Amino acid sequence: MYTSLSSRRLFIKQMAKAAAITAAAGMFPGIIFAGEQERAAAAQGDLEWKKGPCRFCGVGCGILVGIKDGKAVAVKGDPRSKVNKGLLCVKGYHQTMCIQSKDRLTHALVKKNGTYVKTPLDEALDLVASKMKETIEKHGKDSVAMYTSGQSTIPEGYVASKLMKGAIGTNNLDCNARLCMASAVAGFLTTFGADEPMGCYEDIEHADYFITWGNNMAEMHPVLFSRMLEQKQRRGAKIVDFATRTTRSSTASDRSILFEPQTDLAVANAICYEIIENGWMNKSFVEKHCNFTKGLTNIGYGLEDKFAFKDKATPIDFEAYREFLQDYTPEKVAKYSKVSVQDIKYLAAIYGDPNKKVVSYWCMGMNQHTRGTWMNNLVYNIHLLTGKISQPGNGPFSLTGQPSACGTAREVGTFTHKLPKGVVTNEKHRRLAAKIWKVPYERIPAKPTYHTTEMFRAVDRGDIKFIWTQVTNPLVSLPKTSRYRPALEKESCFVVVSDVFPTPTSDVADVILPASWHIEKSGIYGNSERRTQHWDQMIEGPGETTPDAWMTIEVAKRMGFGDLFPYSRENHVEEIYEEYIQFHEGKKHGMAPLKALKRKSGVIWPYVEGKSTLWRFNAEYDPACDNGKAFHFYGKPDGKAVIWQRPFEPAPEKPDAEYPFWLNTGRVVEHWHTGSMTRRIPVLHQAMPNAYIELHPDDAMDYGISNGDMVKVISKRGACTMPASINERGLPTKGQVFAPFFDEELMINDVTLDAFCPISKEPDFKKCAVKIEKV
Ligand SMILES: Nc1nc2c(c(=O)[nH]1)N[C@H]1C(S)=C(S)[C@@H](COP(=O)(O)OP(=O)(O)OC[C@H]3O[C@@H](n4cnc5c(=O)[nH]c(N)nc54)[C@H](O)[C@@H]3O)O[C@H]1N2
Ligand SMILES: Nc1nc2c(c(=O)[nH]1)N[C@H]1C(S)=C(S)[C@@H](COP(=O)(O)OP(=O)(O)OC[C@H]3O[C@@H](n4cnc5c(=O)[nH]c(N)nc54)[C@H](O)[C@@H]3O)O[C@H]1N2
Ligand code: SF4
Ligand SMILES: [Mo]
Repeated sequence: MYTSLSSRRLFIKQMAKAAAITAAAGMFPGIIFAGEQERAAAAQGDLEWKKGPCRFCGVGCGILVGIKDGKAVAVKGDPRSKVNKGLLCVKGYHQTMCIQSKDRLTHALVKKNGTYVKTPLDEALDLVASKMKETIEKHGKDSVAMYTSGQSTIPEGYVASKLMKGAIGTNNLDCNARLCMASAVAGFLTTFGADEPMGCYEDIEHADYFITWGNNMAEMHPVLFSRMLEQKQRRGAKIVDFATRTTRSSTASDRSILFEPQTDLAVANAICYEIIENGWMNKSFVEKHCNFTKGLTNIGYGLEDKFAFKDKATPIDFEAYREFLQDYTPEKVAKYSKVSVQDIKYLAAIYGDPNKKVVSYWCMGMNQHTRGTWMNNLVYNIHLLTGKISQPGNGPFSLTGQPSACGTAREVGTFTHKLPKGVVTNEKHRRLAAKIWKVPYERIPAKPTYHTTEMFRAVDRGDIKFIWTQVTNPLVSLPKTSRYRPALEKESCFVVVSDVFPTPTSDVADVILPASWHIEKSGIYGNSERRTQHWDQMIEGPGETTPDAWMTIEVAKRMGFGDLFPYSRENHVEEIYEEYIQFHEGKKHGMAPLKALKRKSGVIWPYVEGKSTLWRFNAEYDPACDNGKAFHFYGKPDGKAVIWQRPFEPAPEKPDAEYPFWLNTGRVVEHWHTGSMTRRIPVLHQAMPNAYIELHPDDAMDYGISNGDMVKVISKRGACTMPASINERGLPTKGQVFAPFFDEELMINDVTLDAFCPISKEPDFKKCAVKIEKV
């Protein structure tokens, strides 16, 4: 078993050598037709094909897994799936190829005198439960925490929430979606009072323009991007890429417009200025369906521990809003955004043209932003001012990253402030949860405790003394791991890590629990377009691997909460789901019964009287609209959406004389996040074996750096030395460097900053200041 960093490194290097050379790197945008693998598999004889959603991204493609002799031997796209219609990307296609990896965690490991000892699972779960109980008894409920994932299934998230909030009575539950979707959630709630996109993927077939606001769909949402490319070819639909770095998405677009990091705030306001001053505003829509509001300004960056902030909404009138926008004329904004006046006007004219249907897409560029909630509000402003919303082909569409960030993190609500319906601060919501969970209402605390960054700060301070992570690898993915790695290594905190492979996070664990992989358990995910997808267990996992939900239930029982977790091992997924959907009954969020999920390749909520609701808030499609008007934003008490006055404010750290570069971080098509899974898939690892630092050719020349030279990237927090990449995958603007974070050996998160949006508490992984040295 490979459980130390050095043996893991060796293993990964050996894999690179052994890997077959494939075309993965050259496949743009990463799409493969199913035929190839199917033919290869067919040569092996008859396969049994079982349906499910893809393990990886929030697009939520339908897959069919070919099973032979109890093993998964092939994957193809499900032609019945409305999401991907038979297509998959490189990760989807190769997804089962890591599960038999030699270093798979097959048994529980307990650290004894500094070494990991293989331990029967029952015994390891006894230890976890007794440690958790003992810590609560000694130090109080808020000294224990769980940190979970947007890759947890709906039942997994649900039992974690029930254990922490309902059984123990602490709000110390947060998840990695805080690093990802929190600003999107806060944006939806502040503007519409209801989370998740109003539209769906079918918008792609209707839109004339796709405007991407700092995301790289060709690599991160490849199958959706291929659907856009198809519309470009068929109907001449246009893609405009508005971003801080030239990516594969930019080169495949009709127009690429680059901006200075953080100034998207100003450009969005300039677009609104143009819409109003040119008379392109949809006056009747705005009058009927919108309010104008302003929030607080100079709201800070969360850099200090225990940072607290509460926004205050003040109603304003249209004239005040118009007056505010005078600071954002294209001429003024062009000066600091580095977007030309002409390009700002071009963007505004697309949105302003009543005869053009426009969908805006975004993901981490707008969410991982110290003004991420504001940025989400601002793009909604554009769609509200023009009335281009909640109609086929017209709408703002916040893309999710993880396969169940929507289904689990957001809908089940595995955040400190959330409950499966609503928030802990609302008495009605607490009462409903207490009723369904059958616990005393007083047990659910009314105040949120720690969001992710603050949770790991609390570990560092010694306030949290027990933490259990599931389906996430925080010691690679947190910002400023240079602080949080030593924090988790401290003796003061007992660390439990549930994973399928050893990772840098499991390296610091006291107990490592062996989880079942995706298709070794049954599960339910919810994708970006509100689609809920179920799958049945397809194969047996090795050794004592066990579904995460079941391990949580076993610990709950051992802590004395057995009566609250009356589920059976065999059917716990179904039983939990049936209990969970009681939270969402009604026309606004009704979830499909299991029967429907089993029959179909996914169903979109609100699922009302046997039908998916494709466009919410539009009376033509959404049965929950009941104000007698064409649109009804029923998430808000008065049924109106909010147009927010949100200014430009600078990033907390900007390039200066000592640290002259912006550091931007992100992903590549071949790898999933921290690489723990995709680096164990030979073809993907071979195609992209290590991380790198991307430079603009002029900056490289100034520093005498050539492709492949080792470059040390240094911030005030830490450093990372990695090979230079010039004119390869992407092209940063002059004065900016970029690194992907999939490589645990080249830890760019030792360099990043843990500043966050004060409203959503989502960190900004896209901006901090660094210097570089050739080594
Ligand atoms: N292959 C692959 N696909 C994935 C994933 C993966 O790990 N691998 N992960 C999934 C997940 S969880 C996520 S969250 C998504 C992420 O999907 P994306 O958001 O598309 O990807 P990133 O690489 O994180 O972010 C890249 C973008 O950040 C933008 N950016 C940088 N600074 C700014 C700024 O100040 N403002 C704005 N507006 N934009 C800026 C850049 O222009 C760049 O295009 O991908 C999902 N899909
Ligand atoms: N620098 C930088 N850092 C970032 C970002 C960035 O853009 N830049 N993006 C952030 C974003 S958007 C995200 S979503 C996060 C993602 O960050 P993480 O969630 O930490 O990354 P993953 O690699 O997805 O971690 C999932 C872990 O779960 C394990 N696993 C897989 N299946 C199972 C299972 O069924 N059960 C269990 N128990 N474990 C399983 C995998 O082996 C892996 O170790 O990273 C964030 N960090
Ligand atoms: S686009 Fe996303 S969901 Fe579809 S196959 Fe690729 S990783 Fe899986
Ligand atoms: Mo994410």
